[in-house]
Amino acid sequence: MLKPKHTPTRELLNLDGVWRFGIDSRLSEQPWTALLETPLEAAVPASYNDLFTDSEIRDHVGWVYYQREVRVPRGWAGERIVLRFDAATHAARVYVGDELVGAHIGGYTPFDVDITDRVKAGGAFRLTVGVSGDLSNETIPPGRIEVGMDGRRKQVYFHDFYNYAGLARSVWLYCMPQTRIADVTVVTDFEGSVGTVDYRVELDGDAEVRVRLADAGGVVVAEAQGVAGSLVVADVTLWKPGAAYLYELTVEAVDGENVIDSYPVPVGVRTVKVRGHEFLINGEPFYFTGFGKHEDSPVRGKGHDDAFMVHDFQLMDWTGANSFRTSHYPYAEEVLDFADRQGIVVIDETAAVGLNMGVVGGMSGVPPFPTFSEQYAGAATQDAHAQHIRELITRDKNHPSVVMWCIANEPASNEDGAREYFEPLVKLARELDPTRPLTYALVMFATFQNDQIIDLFDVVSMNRYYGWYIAIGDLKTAEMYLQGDIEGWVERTGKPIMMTEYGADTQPGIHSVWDAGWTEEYQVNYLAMNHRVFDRFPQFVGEQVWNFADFATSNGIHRVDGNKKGVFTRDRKPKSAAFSLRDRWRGLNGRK
Ligand code: BDP
Repeated sequence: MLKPKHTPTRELLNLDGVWRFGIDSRLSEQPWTALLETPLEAAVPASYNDLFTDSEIRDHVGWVYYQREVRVPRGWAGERIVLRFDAATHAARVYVGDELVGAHIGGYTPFDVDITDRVKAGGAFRLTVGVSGDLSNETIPPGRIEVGMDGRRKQVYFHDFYNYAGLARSVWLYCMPQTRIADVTVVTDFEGSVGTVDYRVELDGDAEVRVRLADAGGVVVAEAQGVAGSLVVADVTLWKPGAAYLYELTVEAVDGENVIDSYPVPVGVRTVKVRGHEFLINGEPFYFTGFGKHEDSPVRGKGHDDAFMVHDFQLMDWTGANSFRTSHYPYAEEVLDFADRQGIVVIDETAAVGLNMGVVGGMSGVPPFPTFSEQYAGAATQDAHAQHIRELITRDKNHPSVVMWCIANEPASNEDGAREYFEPLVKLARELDPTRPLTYALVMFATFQNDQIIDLFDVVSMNRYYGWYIAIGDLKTAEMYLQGDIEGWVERTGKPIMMTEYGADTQPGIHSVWDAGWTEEYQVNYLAMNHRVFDRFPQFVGEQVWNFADFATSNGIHRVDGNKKGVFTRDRKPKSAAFSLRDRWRGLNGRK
């Protein structure tokens, strides 16, 4: 499923804007059969939750409806006409006029609905989209709907960020030729100064295929014919962290000299490998510096915003970050395109967060019932997870910035059933992409003694909070715990190890001369303690602080207006820790 693009053979109409909006409990039975009877309008793209002042909308359980009129450009006669939703969180039903034309489950991956037979070039239609933010034990991420004493339904979930819902990414109408390029896969390599770009094209319909690779200046450096092949690039310029370089592969479906379809794919020539305890990019050891992030901003919730994206990347660069993890779900494709161009390295994570009943047991980590059971993460959850992995890898496989897949955040990898649950998913991910290492982010309760799945993966990614959830205010004890923990993983695995989460909640403006939680100084000292320990291990390949910025969560006694572990505030102002990280990371990256 290729991202919609304007090409010589494809056209694109952006449907973002302000749409009519209503929640099911206030609309008629079948709201898509007429104009929505609602005074409300919602911005697209944006999560709908924080747009309104009404808590019934904010915490709505069930379907909401978005509606607008769409006019099909009159030049599109004879073309294949498709609606594209970059994301609908977490499930969608799409109606053209009175008719259901498509549906999708999964809140962070795109889907297309072919409406060629239902619309006419030059004509208009009423587009209604039902979106549900509900989570159950059959969705990724999972959740549970509970009914309160007053009969109200309430969404409960086991991940630490607000369950934003709605049309948080762009909506498009686009047209493509009837015979078209359906998919393109590129895999790159190099030997000395010679690069190779292996390509494979899937066609829908019959045509010949030809491809040409141009350098950043537009000069064609290699050409080939056929649905698959290998292009050789002499004097290759590699894509490197901090020094992005993109070629462009133009794929054409042709009939003789007639170009039927044309689609461009940016290509960064680079390799990724794990060797012993090293993480290699282009054969050179790479050390990740950066953050676990969220798609989160005031008012928009998880709505994609180019301005926030550009600014976040600037701030990452300012701190000396060379990477981030798309915690805890796939981000908008625009973000990965931008990372490709900016030379920022990405660990691409699925939305499988909260597969852990241990967190319900609090710090004891004792689950009230087994996580991997029909009661919670059973066969249906695993199917949804597999489908999600398929959609993620299909979408993101060609991004040079993506160097590793993280297939779950903090699953109960210490519990029985974890192996049976994860083994087929790992197999699937490796079939879909044999080129990138795999990881999962390890929860505190999953120790080097009790974890049951690490041997299936390539990199040990630890989420650890010594000095926060354990031994707060006592960094000496925290340091000993952390040291022992990492030593255990080194001995058990011999694999590269990185910290994918470490952080301390910090309220800007609170200060202390002592190690007092929530102060800006404590965040600085907490990070410094962690870094002291990391630096003792040659097996350590990176550090990603939790979190880049403060973010919204559900209500909880351990959250004050959201999670405050940001190095930046939610409106992207630096806390003291931002300056100390800048000192360290710019030093590590030789940019002092
Ligand atoms: C980790 C989770 C992350 C949380 C973080 C925290 O992976 O989503 O926000 O803890 O508690 O367990 O701040």
